[in-house]
Amino acid sequence: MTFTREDAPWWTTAVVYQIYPRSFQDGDGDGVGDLRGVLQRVDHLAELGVDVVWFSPLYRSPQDDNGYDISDYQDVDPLFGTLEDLDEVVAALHARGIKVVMDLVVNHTSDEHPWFVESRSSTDNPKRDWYWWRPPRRGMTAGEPGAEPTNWGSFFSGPAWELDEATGEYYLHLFSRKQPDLNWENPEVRQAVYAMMRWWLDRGVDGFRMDVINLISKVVGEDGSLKDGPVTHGALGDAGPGTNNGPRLHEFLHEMHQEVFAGRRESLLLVGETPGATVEDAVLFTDPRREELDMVFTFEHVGLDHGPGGKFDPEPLDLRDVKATMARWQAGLQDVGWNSLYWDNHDQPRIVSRFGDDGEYRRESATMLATVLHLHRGTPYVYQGEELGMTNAHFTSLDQYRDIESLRYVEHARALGHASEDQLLAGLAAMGRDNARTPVQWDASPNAGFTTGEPWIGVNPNHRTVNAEAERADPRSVFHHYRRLIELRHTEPAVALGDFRMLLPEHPHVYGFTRTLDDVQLLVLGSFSGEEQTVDVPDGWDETAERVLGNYDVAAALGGGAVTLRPWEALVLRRRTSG
Ligand code: TEU
Repeated sequence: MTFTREDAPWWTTAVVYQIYPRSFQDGDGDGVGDLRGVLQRVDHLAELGVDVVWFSPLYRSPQDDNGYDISDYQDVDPLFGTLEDLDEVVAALHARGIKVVMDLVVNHTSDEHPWFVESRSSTDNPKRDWYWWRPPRRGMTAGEPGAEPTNWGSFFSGPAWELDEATGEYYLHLFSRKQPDLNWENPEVRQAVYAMMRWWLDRGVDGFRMDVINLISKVVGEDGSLKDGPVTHGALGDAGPGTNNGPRLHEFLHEMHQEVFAGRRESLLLVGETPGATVEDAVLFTDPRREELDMVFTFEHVGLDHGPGGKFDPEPLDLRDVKATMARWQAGLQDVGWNSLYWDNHDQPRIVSRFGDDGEYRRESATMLATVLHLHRGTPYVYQGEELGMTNAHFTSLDQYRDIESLRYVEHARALGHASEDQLLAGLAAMGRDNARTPVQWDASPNAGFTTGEPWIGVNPNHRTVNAEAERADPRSVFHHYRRLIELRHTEPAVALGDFRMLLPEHPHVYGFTRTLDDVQLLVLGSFSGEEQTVDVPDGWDETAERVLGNYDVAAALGGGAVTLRPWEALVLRRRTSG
């Protein structure tokens, strides 16, 4: 069943680039990135060599969660431009051989979407059942603390239910109160979503990145009831068991496939965002015979440094855990299905600051991390600025933050009095989503070439040295390293399709694996350390191996069955196993 050179889909050799429009490039001087701005930078993407661009939401939105709260799925928010601007951007990307994937946010809408406005207007409105409306808990009065229909906490702190005074009922919002959850049990909802998706495909886009798609099916009792979740810490319960990977999820995805993608599947890219999914779930989502998705985003590797108090209570990373997780996903999807590969996106801190060294060894660690990731089997995703080695924001005061998740978290943590102000700030500085949302650093000028106005969020002061112009001028830069990695995936079939075998699983500082396709074998080594590390190499690898890629001018030499790697060194070698 595993893909072969003959039948492998196009996206097995593709690299995807994520644009978070509000921080990419401002074209009109209002301090917010937009589509005219993207047009100024399409050649950067072409030079990098990416095959696909995924746009975080551009749709009309009150911007409560930076566009993940959509009030019109079939229009562009004026902040970003117009539908005609988008057509122009799509045409400019297509002209450079780059496909375009839209974010699809259909677990929830904005509370300002006309569907929700109607739904909330009365209990007998025809769209009432398009969302999750429930009366207060039995025996309790609406508005009383604890009267919410279930004890579920939202992803953004506080209860996942909001009381609507007009009808005295609560609606479910797994994210902010301005992001009510759609009721996928209702076939009219599903048909409305499918029609909207067909409209976008007919307009010329090439696929979808499906936001929290594994939350669309909720666990509903025969009587329509939803159940409390286990209470782990605090007073609220975990919504996961009642909302994550629900009983009808695969049915809905297959139905979507038939209603929207049938007959045009081959040219599209369908990737699901699936927090909490296991590798067994991923096999089901991505087995081509099941006709659901092409690949999903795992969250396991980006949860390994979360501490007992959650993501804002981080713990030091143990590299062995990363290797164990990645090896499990590689093995689980070796014969059936496919992996997505990512370190960064708009929800995660910058990888060079998180797993690397964003000081002395910024270039070395950023290029090493990229090498290790891109040489896995799967489709790599590059988040804007990652190819420049951009770092965390290193904000030091609360007024620098913009993200609703961070701001709500601080509000709730203060109310509970669990953490000191210093602890709160340290948590945000390490893990806050704004780390990845500062403007892309194009040059050394005052606003990094991002805007002529006042940027909506602070530009990282290190743009004076870390920027695209400087990166482009330096052949050893992070940018040129990403360019070479992308080219390698396009030209060396073993990168896309080779079998994966993890080496050195117990080594605390060195990541190593081989990729094998027919008689070609690649050896990939990456040091997660600022000290020299000497490790054994497998039989058959010696100084005759061809050096494919590295991040030092002269690569570490193999000899006597071992190799000594310098700080954050990365190495890719190739040999023939026969003849
Ligand atoms: O993210 C869903 C998700 O599970 C997260 O990673 C979440 O944003 C948060 O970081 C949990 O701590 C998606 C989008 O990528 C995110 O930007 C949106 O805020 C969210 O869905 C709601 O649409």
